Amino acid sequence: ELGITAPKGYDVSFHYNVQMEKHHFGQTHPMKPWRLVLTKGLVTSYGMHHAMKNYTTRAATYDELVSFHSQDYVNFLGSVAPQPTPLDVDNPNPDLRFNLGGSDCPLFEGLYDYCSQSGGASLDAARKLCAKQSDIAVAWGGGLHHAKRSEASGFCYINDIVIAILQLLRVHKRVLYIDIDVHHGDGVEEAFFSSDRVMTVSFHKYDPHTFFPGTGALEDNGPKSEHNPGAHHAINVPLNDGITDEQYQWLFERVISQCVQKFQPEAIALQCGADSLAGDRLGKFNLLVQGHSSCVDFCKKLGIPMILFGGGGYTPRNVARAWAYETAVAIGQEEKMASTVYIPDHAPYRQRFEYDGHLLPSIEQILGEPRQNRNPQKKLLEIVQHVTEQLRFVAA
Ligand code: V1P
Ligand code: CA
Ligand code: ZN
Repeated sequence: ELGITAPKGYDVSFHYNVQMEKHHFGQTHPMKPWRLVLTKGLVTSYGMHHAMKNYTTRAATYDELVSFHSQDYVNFLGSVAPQPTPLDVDNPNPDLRFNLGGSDCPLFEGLYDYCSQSGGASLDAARKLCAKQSDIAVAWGGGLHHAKRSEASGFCYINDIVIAILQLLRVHKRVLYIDIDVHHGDGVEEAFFSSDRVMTVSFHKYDPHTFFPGTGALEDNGPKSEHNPGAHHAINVPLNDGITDEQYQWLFERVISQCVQKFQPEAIALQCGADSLAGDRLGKFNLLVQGHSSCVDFCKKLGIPMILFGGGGYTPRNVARAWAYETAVAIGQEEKMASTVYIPDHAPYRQRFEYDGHLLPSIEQILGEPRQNRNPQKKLLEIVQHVTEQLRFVAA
């Protein structure tokens, strides 16, 4: 432990339930809930739990799930989930209603518990903000941004973020949703498409033909009708492979500072999907923990109450490193973590490997081949200009 004792400055709460860790999507599925075990392990081994309020979260209730989802869908989810066999060889698609049971959203044992645990953690985090008992509430088990009202999508069954934002809206006039997962936050965008009380901003790899989910073009900014209050309240930052820390930070700060200035949010919901890191099994960016976490740091310094959600992230050791570091940013103790895990190149178990006399993994082994950067600065400038123009129509 690092001798971390009292939080300084910000009241931070950590919302977690070990029930989520134990679930399995299946051997070959990229989503590994046990990445939460690694994250929690790093957080506690650094002693960060002493600087936060720690809550064991409960499962969201049926009524809480249907605050966003349709009853038909939640009923169906409850009825199919307990089946013990995810895929029957003779019947690989047992029931594709609501997009359930395919390879992206398989049916596995305990699925309903997994979904309601994720929803419960995010909802508890939101309630803590509403009660003004936390400045930053952390819910790494949440962030499942693709789920629709009556449809599972992209490894997401229940949209815990939408449920949490609906809770925030009971107390906060305006909520800014920011999504740094490598995928487009389509489910959250769609849920608040017609609202001027939620602005959604997603940074993502965009390729309508080859990259999931294929939505989130720069020009998609909400309803086209000016009479719809949600017009101009969806911001999309489409990117190409290989974006670097420097470029991402540059863009993030320019886009988010303008959104905050114009929209004047009373709360921020930040989805911290870690599949935007270099070396991710599904992602295509070149971000290091430094670049990814600088988004958390930037938002923290705005001094607006905030929830940190998890999300994607398919190279588990990198996910744990990022979310543990971002927990340290929330409690303002990142220097302590930097001096041990990070230096010289934020290798995960470097110190321990050295100590035990094992071979050190090289940074190339950790991050994989760096991807060629296909983001010319000119394109990034165009994005900032487009966002500035959109925000002319937004009033707090
Ligand atoms: O590309 C697709 C669908 C399947 N095709 C019909 C198109 N699905 C993606 C889904 C990615 C979901 C990301 C979720 C999140 O944003 C939030 C938690 O991170 C997909 C991919 C891929 N490379 O994009 N599914 C799978 N890979 C997959 C691979 C192996 C087994 C099951 C699914
Ligand atoms: Ca995103
Ligand atoms: Zn993702």
